[in-house]
Amino acid sequence: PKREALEIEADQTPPFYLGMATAAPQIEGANATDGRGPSIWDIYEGIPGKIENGDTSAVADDFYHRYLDDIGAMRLLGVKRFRMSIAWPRILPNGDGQINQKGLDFYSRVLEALLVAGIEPHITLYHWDLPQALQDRFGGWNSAQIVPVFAQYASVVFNALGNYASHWTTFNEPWTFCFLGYGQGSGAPGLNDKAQAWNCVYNVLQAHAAAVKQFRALMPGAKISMNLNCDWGQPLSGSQADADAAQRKIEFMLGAFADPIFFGDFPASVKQRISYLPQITSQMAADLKGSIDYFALNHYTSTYVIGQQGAVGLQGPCDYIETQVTPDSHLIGDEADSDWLKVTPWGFRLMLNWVNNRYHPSEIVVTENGISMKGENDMPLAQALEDTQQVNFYRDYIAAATDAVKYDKVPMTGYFAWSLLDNFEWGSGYSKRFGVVHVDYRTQQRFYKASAKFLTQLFNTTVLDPTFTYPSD
Ligand code: GBH
Repeated sequence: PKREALEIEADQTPPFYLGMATAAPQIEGANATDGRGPSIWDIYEGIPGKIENGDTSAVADDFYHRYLDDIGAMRLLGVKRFRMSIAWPRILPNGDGQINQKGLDFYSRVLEALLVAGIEPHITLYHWDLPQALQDRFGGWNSAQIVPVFAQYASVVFNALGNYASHWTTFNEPWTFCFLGYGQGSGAPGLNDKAQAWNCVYNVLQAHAAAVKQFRALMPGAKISMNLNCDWGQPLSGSQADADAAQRKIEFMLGAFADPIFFGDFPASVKQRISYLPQITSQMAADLKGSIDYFALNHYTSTYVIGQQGAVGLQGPCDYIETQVTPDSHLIGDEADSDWLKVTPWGFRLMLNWVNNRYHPSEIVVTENGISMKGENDMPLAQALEDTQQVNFYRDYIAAATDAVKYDKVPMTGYFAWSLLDNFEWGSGYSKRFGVVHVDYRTQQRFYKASAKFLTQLFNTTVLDPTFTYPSD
């Protein structure tokens, strides 16, 4: 049955806004240009076998040199907001100490150009590119020494660039860089130590609180948050054990960060199971509570969860396991090109409701959502540009979110698609293409995919037709 088109009301208060998300290390390239220092990813990329095809981020989309063209293209695409990150090693090549003015100048130019194009920037301070010097000096996020150093970096950026944006975040997906980078070794700095990963969580929380203190003093009126990622956890069966396990999975992944920020402590489920969990002091709790102005959620997919005594996961002992396939071989959703991503728009609506019911945030902004289309990287260009799966992904996910707003009264006030351009997809190198704009990495030419045109229609009208089919007839 046809549903009526759902409107995202442009005049709701606070306004609903739509945009595109990116991150410095995935698009900029120019890793040794104008005084940028090495990041932990630059070094990690050099370890044989870590990145698919031996790809590196050295050139990426060459956004460092092509930002004017890309901002011009966004203007034509009707993009209203642009989420970007600042590369710490451009600003402070050694992590602290000497400021590199050329790095600040680059971001001033980018931000000026965005404002001239009528696009409002949302700025993330840290999207995983720690200056290598800090990893070498004291072990990076494993050490409490990172806290004042991050606060210093934050204040340099707030002082120099604070006037350009009213929406900020301190960290992108600390779950990912702590547990994959320090706990599992599938991201920089490539360490395999669960205790270090939980130290990372703890130090990130403290660094966030320290940066927010500066932010509040320097930029009253602007808003700050932390981008937290979570997959929806669906109990595999109707059993109480699986229901509890699914709840626990979300508490481990999202609650590990959001609970301290909203309630001043780690979830009980985590405290009971992780023996090496650092303790949140009452001072730290006081600093954390109220330290975000809106909830910034990155969401892509869902997983089934099964309760299992003694199970150890990415985060340590957790008594649950995750799978995206049922015992009788049904996938939780259609496959994408990235093996962790299955298309589950229903999980998005449930995830938004979970966040709303647990934390009652004043606003939820979805700061990343997107897909790499199955098989896209192996397709001839003309076929890759007809990215029907990506169009359908955006249609169905945005419809699910719109339902959450309209019927469940979830206060979602913004949505960013990941991503503007195909880009350096971390361990997958350039083999996974999340962009709505295709990038030819030999020539740096850009080509619009059907999904770019689909989102343009949405950006310009703020009306989503949930029955839209592509190719249209
Ligand atoms: C985001 O991570 C990132 O913020 C962004 O930079 C990235 O490009 C984008 O999504 C697309 O991936 O391989 O089984 O260990 C999304 C969350 C968490 C998804 C880690 C991939 C790895 C799963 N990511 N996960 S696995």
